[in-house]
Amino acid sequence: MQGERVLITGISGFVGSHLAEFLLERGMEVYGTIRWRSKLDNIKHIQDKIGLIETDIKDAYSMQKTIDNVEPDYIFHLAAQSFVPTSWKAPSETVVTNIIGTLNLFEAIRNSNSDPRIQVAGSSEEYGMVFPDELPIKETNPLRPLSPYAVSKVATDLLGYQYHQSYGLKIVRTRAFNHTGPRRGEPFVSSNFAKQIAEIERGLKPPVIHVGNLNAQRDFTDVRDIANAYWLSVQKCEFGEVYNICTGVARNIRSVLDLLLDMTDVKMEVKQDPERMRPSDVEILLCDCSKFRQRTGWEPKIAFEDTMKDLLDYWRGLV
Ligand code: A2R
Repeated sequence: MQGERVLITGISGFVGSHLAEFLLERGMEVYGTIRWRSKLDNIKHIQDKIGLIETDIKDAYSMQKTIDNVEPDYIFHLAAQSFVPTSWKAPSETVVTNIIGTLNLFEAIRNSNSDPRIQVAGSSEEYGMVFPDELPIKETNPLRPLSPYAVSKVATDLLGYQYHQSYGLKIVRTRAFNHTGPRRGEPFVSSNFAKQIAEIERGLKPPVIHVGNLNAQRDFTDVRDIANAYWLSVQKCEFGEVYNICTGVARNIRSVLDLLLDMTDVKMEVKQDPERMRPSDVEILLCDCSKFRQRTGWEPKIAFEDTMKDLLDYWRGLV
């Protein structure tokens, strides 16, 4: 395994940075795509150990050059417009980045001398509307996406299927459910709460936490467990197949907030903010991960309480 080359698209993002750390620890040669304007805060501690290549995935030419130069053994395709609310405001940008960007990657591989194993990051959002009698969600559940982002991820996922079937690309499609941990972007719910708490502790804002829909239930996994899962997916999963990745425990957002509030000594008021409600939201996302677990032996190792503590400490160190 020593010296095998890995390319992570979107290495400067939340998952990309953790995956890069994980792969470096295992002796891999790690390369990653960034854009000229990418913030490098998430990877500055490992920047001298990885190869960074400027590539906009929307640009087929730059994608081709990157694949030809790196000749990767593994690709983790994470680059995306990854935030659901942004996809309501910028649906066209979301669809182009996520769908055309993925197409450019697959075409670049097809036109290269490389034959890498490729993980394509889909999302639990692909399932969208899920009825109570359909829980927990299996890979065979219908896909009823409820946002432009979710639609873009359905297309990404199905392109992965098609490029495997049509051209034999060694693609594994993953659908990770919510994941969180240190470096999670502040618009994401758990990170947003943690940041607000850290700011209030510092006296940077009044002791009021603004929240959206606290009744929604989500299945959270630590990002470091997700990094391990993605690595296992390219080692052990069947090409062309799709795998849910999750913990299998649904927590309502209120309990996530309560857990974080228990970690602070400062008293805070909780205030619901209509701006934070989505035009359409999925009430419960609970996942069945048995297909992935049976295939890979993966188990999440990090307790949710530790994830939240690390996330809050991350923000305490930043604000
Ligand atoms: O926005 P930037 O410049 O910081 O880079 C982001 C990158 N990215 C792109 N890279 C190349 N060409 C593009 N047109 C482009 N648009 C975005 O993707 C960033 O490095 C990465 C996304 O990182 P996050 O937003 O932190 O996403 P996260 O949570 O790491 O999700 C990874 C994957 C995504 O495909 C999600 O849709 C999926 O897992 O859940």
